[in-house]
Amino acid sequence: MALTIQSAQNIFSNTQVPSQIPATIALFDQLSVDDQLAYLWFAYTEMGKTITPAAPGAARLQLAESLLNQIKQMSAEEQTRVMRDIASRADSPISRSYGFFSVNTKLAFWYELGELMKQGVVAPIPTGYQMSPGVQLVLEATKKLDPGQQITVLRNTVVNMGFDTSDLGPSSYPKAVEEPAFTRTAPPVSSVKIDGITEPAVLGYIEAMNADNFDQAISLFTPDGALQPPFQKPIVGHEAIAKYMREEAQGLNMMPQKGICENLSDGSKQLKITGVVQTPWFGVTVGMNIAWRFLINPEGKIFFVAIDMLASPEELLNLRRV
Ligand code: EQ3
Repeated sequence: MALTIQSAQNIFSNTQVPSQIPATIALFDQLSVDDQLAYLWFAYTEMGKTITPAAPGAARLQLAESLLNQIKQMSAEEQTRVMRDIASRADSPISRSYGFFSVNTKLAFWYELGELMKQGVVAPIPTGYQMSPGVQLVLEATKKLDPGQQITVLRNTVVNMGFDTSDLGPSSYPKAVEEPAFTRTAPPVSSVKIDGITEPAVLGYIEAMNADNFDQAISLFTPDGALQPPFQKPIVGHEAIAKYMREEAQGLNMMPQKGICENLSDGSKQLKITGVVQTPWFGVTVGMNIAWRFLINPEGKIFFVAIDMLASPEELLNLRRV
């Protein structure tokens, strides 16, 4: 039977126990725009007491520079309006430019705005702002998450902001820019060992990803293979996966711990591996508990890999299949 992405998505389906991350984002989505901005400010400053992101490099900030300079020159009211426009995905010139930014440039843009807000150069949350019960509710929900889940909520809310540029024709795309590299926070692990796993494609995948060698990682996929990031649809084909990896997978430290491998009747194999991933934004201070679910074809190539955020650390040990 031919492998299909739809059936591959269902391997080890018990991995996807309801996560508090989409639930928290759903609460956030119900807030008014001003409350959303205030929530992000309080969540970010609260989180900053224990963990702070690394400052984005100069090359990354350069990509957001023109927008940041425009904002610095504005009055406090205009600055607040721009932030509202971006958060509400309005169709304004700045919100459009933001919409074209890559994930990491969006994060760098807000990182810098946060710094400028602290310095008083950009309008802060108005003094006397009264936190609404809605904001309090989302903050309470956020406090219950582990740090890896908290930074995922922050990241995903920021990524969803800005005008949705996906429907605009290619003629409106800005010139493609090269994605600046992240400095690695730890030396890449060269020889990968995963308890219970000897599958060369999986070990090779982790090794290549830990060295930012995306061409090598992609060569392990079938041409119609797919990668499904957490809470997203599968990204299909070498070109699309390569673009995604260059934009979002640089500098990650992947530390798989253990896994299981099952042979299927058609000669393919399904594997589930659990472990920890660190993002260059927070380095070794935050670990995200994740699972990789691989479907390997009879020729030893990756047909599908899904990356799931685990709902709790206990899920690291849950390697059973239902
Ligand atoms: C200024 C302030 C505070 C207030 C204002 O009102 C509004 C905003 C938005 C503000 C600023 C907020 C800021 C600066 C937030 C910054 C958040 C950051 C830097 C979050 C970073 C999070 C990074 C994460 C969660 C990375 C996760 C990566 C994973 C799970 C990677 C998984 C992968 C694996 C393992 C693979 O095998 C394949 C690739 C893939 C990438 C999927």
